[in-house]
Amino acid sequence: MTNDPLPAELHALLGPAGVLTDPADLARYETGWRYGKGKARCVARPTTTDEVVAVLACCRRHGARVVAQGGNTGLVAASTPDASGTMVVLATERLYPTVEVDALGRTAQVGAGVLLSALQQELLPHGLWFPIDLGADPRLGGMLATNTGGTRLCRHGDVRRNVLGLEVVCGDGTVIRELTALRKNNTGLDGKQVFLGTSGAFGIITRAVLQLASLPAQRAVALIGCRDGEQVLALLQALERAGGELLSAFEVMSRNALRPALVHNERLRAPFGDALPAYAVLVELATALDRQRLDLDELLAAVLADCAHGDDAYLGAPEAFWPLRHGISEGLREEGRGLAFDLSVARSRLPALTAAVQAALAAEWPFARLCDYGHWADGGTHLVVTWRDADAPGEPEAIVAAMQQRIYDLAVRGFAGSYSAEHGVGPHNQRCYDRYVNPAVRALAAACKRHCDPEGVLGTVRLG
Ligand code: LAC
Ligand code: ZN
Repeated sequence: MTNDPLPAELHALLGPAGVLTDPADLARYETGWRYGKGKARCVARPTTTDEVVAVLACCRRHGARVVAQGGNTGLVAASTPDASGTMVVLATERLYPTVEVDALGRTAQVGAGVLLSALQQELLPHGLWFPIDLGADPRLGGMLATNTGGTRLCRHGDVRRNVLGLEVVCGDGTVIRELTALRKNNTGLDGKQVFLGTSGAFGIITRAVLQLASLPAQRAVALIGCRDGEQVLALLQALERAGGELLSAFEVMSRNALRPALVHNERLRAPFGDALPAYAVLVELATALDRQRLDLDELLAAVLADCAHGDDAYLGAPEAFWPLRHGISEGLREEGRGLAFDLSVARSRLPALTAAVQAALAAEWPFARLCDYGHWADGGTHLVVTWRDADAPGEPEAIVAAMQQRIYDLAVRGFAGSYSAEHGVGPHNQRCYDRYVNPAVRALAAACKRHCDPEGVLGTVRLG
């Protein structure tokens, strides 16, 4: 790379801390958390919007494509460079790592480089939080570009519902600065939505204004064993009737998903005794009211007694039960090969979808095990199919390709569902995008691309 003029120009623009070229330094930007492994030409680390504009201009002059990267915690390979070695990674880690809180307005202006955990920390003294709760700790820019979901979506919605203002640098260098804190602004096209959930295909998010929620003063949590999916749905309906807007999480873990977490992490304990139920459901009620006004543990116990799940329901501290849920991904990583699906359907159809996938696996890939868990209140389910290569006849790549096609077709065409419920779009699911997305929507995306990024400099996903 020593003869490459591009890093030298970036160096002149950004200073020595602004560019990385050493292969040892590049490594951590080249590999995604679950999918995505490529090679970067170099890494640019701008600190301001003007510097992002300058980096993009420089890359356009050199014909170099650019992928933006925040915390690199995404799950669809959208933030890592491709294998060509020609892409520049624009890392947002130094881009405005500051938070400005308006406590009265219940909003915060954040930079793309702010970590979600750092934002929540800053909001604590104000009794506020940004109500998107993830297992990972992304930077805000990437989080917004992905439109993440997480475990509190049933109460607070996704990122799209909680962003008020945005500043973006389009691929052609145009800056769209709409850092408004307005909750009401009914003035035609909501331009920021073009950039939320589109994985950096049209522009790079540099700053945003977020809407905040009251930090709960209490959380009451229970773990409930259910014998099948229909019983899970009955529990959900009963809880929504009795607990109403207090329901803040409804996380479902099948036996096959929960067992690896317990086996591979001896610090985790489930309250069910020897036999895990077919489904364990983590239920959470949350409120900003204090215990003198409303005793949430008491309420949850009463609600569960009414729901006729008294026998297999365990009330516990949030710190006792949430680690089980958060231990699932790690546990499944230890189980050999794992192929993950992030699906959603109308929630009444979750048991039928799960059974249909189970039947397809039993018929065609009997060596594979279905480990399902997810956010059933949102109709979201994560299906992780695990197997040992030694048990599987044939090439892993061919098995993966056939299994993906079958399961995605089932979910999208058979059950009118989504192939990416909350993880967004990226190279990992580009084929699904091309196969399932309405051609008229793709044409609209192509027009956005031509407008925002006519030279095609940005991103790793093709939406048009
Ligand atoms: C989860 C991530 C994988 O829910 O979306 O654990
Ligand atoms: Zn999830």
